[in-house]
Amino acid sequence: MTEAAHTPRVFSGIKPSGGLTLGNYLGAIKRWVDMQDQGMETLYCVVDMHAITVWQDPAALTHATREVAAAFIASGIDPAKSILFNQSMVSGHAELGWIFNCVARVGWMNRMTQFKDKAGKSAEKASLGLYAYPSLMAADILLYHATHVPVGEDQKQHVELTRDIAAKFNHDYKCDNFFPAPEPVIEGPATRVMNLRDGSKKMSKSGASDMERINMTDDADTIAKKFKKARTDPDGLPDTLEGLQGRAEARNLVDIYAGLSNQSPEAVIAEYAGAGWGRFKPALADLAVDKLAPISTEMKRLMDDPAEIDRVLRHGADQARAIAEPILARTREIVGFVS
Ligand code: AQP
Repeated sequence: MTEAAHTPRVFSGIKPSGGLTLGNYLGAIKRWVDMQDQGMETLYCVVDMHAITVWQDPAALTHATREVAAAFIASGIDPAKSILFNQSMVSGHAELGWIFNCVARVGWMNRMTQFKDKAGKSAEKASLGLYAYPSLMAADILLYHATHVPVGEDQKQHVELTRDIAAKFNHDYKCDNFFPAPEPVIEGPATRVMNLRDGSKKMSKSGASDMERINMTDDADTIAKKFKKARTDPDGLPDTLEGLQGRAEARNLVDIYAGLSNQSPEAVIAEYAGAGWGRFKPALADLAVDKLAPISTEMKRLMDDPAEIDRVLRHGADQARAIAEPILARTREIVGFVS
């Protein structure tokens, strides 16, 4: 049987596994805000079930969940326009995740680079949840028949796996086009913001040193200090983008500037051609403070009223459940579960 065509729908999420970074902001949240006004239904999720794939102190998880929700709202995600909720409030994620565990193949999971990066040498001691993470992520997206998934470059492989899971489910159960093949939306100059001390690693919430990352809640002095100490090379900014080849740290700072100022990296180079780091780094710090300070001030205000954040999340979860329930009911029927 062939199912009906899918209406465009956006889904994306962020783990409340610590304070958010400039990577999360430029690679995800800022772009989610743009997509909110493009005529598609948008669902944005605090993926707390993904967070516990590595140990989270329960009180810290509760705090981080509210803080991530506050960051979404403070950055411009409007709960009147987008469905904003936390994953664990909609139990369909877990249910569909289990079904997909039975569709996805162990060989597929073994190819996931994020598991290798995160589990490192102690893969035997990693949680089973960390290994199965991409299958739950596929459920997050497909539970809503989402067609577009705005993510940073690091998540591309997981969205591709989601397409494989959708295709295998549709094929095995002979239900052509029941689950859509979602598109990863990876756009803009800052889809992979790198670590400030090592340009070969991405900027992460859980990186070992705080100096590696800009946190969305860092104050102006901290941001200036971190950019000042960011690793660069002795050469200043070149005249053309080609002059940044093989200079990962320098390229990263230019891309961050471009992402924050809504310009292309070429335009940034044109403005700062030949400038030394002594001129560029303070300009970058000023720009970052300009963009982040109003957001972190608003986050603090929102965090003063956690009950209101919880109310917004509960309302979003009700809306999300209303979309998920018929899809889940049909999935159970396709699989052959008696209900
Ligand atoms: N450095 C980055 N550059 C661009 N985009 C990024 N994202 C994360 N880091 C960068 C994007 O943010 C979204 C949510 O990511 P997540 O927090 O759910 O997972 P993550 O990618 O594992 O983030 P972290 O910061 O590295 O978390 P930890 O350290 O806890 O594992 C995704 O769209 C991601 O692409």
